[in-house]
Amino acid sequence: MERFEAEVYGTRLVLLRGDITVQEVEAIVNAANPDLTPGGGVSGAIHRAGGPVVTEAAARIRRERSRLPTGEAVLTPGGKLPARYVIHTVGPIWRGGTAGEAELLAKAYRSCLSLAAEHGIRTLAFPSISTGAYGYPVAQAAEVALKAVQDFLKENPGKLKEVRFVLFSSSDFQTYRAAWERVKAL
Ligand code: AR6
Repeated sequence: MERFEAEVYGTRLVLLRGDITVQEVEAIVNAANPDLTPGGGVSGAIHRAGGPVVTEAAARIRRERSRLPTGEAVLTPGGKLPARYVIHTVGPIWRGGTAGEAELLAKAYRSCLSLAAEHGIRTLAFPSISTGAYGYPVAQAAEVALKAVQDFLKENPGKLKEVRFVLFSSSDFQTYRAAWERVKAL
């Protein structure tokens, strides 16, 4: 079965293969672009499933402030999604690994977790940020992602009930599963 669970500092960590747009959690995370336009990939899917409420709220934020810097996060309603909120973050574009990509990717995960906690959100689902159009190698991204979550949960025990990673392919699920074995031993 393509689902895995672990208990991490009082929070349930779940890895599963699936579609993030159908997850019944309080908030799902979008791998957005700095203009917060729908785009393709998981972002296109989230805007389509959430409908105009999501796209218009994102456009309003874009008009009211400048482009969203890499690593930062903002919150919109979830529109027609089962999730009440969407947290939009921008991951780094992979440039070979020496342009601060790992730190920026960790920052994107941290920003989402902090924003969720600030809004009293207790269940949160992430996609694999940056590993599609932005080209971040999945095994490396998985380790950064899981380490960022582990660090946050260690510093904020009990703040969140569940953090879920929703991986779109079987191979990505296996990669995250293997990465967790390395990260939990750190
Ligand atoms: N559920 C879960 N994961 C999905 C879904 C889905 N429904 N659809 C795709 N994925 P990407 P990025 C996976 O490219 O690399 C957009 O155009 C996908 O298989 O969506 O951060 C934005 O506008 C991959 O594993 O995000 C930006 O311009 C992962 O989601 C740019 O792409 C991320 O792939 C962001 O690129």
